[in-house]
Amino acid sequence: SWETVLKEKSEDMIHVLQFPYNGEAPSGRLIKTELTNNKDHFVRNHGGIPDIDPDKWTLDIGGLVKTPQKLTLAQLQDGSIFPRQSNIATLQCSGTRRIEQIHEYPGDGDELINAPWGEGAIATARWTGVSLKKVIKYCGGLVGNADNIEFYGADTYFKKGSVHNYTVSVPWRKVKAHEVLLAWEMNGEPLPKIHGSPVRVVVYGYIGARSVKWLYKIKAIHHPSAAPVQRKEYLYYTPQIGKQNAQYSNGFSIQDMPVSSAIITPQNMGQIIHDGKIRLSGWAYSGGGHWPVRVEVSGDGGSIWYEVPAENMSTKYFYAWRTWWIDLPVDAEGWLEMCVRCWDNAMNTQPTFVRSAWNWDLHVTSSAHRVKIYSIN
Ligand code: MTE
Ligand code: MO
Repeated sequence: SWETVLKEKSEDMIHVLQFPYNGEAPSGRLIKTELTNNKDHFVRNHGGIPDIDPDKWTLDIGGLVKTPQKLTLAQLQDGSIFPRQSNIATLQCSGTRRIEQIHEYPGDGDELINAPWGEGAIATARWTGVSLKKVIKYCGGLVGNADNIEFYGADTYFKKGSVHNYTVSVPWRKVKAHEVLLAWEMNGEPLPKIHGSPVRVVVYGYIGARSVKWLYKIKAIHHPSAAPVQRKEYLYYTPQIGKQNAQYSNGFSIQDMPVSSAIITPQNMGQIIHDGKIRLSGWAYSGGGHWPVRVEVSGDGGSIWYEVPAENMSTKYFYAWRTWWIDLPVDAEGWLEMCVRCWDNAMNTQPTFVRSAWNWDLHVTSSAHRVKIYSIN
């Protein structure tokens, strides 16, 4: 699988973990384009990278559907049965910017699962495939109390001594809203192996963990999946939960991603020689069907905020990030703290400090992002 990494990823990827392979693009390149190059798209794996022959691949759809089906790739891609859907959507791992929480307090420490991500466990692509709702309809619809849809990935991983297929679920209402895509194309190219070839799930606005790669089975079920990834991972704990009292049942299962943002340039701890203006740039994103409407930056740790001019923000899509830049007026010299916060269309904004939202499993670091720079004016 290391061969796949070398073939499908940029040479200078930051290898956050080598096995299971997890990598993010060097941050300088992350926001160069609105859509991320496939080679620069972050990779988040729990196990190996399966090698699936697309000609032999089938998709099982069963559980609480009227007529269970087994589809080949050719059938799924037959436009006369399943109309194609194409959407620009951001995929964000709930571990994005985890390193900031680790610096605050390391938490769970299950580092095999909790990779120490920087600002790059997020990327945007145009995904093409079929809306899962159409596929369920092809099966005659749901029967009984089918409130959740479960996805099975062909990869396996080890957790606390046992081996599991990667399995999670999403609520039916998300599928019903046409916000769940079975995708075989990424930015106009066949899905790369490392991103789930031949077919993966893409759930718009949810944490990346629900977008199952190497999909081979779909099951309509009543309760959310009982699989360990669903029940024991991607849980959000209150700040009172820690080593002494952490229990899976106390965690809240994360689905929608909150509003967040990051400064990509300048990088932390750099020295900047300027004439009264420092150029900042970065990304801003909101999940759950929301989108960024306002980005604000500060050059003094968050006392005075400047709004990023609307024309310096990239295109607004319903399910994607917006990149932004601003020339921030700066008179002060010496060490300064630059920060950014975003407001979404529901008027949500970000917690002020990392510790405002620190949590035991170190998920969803969405506080105002801060970088220190040395200013010479
Ligand atoms: N699907 C499978 N089968 N196995 C995995 O380990 N990781 C999930 C999700 N789907 C995972 C998976 C997580 S946590 C994330 S953030 C996204 O895939 C990352 O997708 P990417 O590697 O294409 O960027
Ligand atoms: Mo993730």
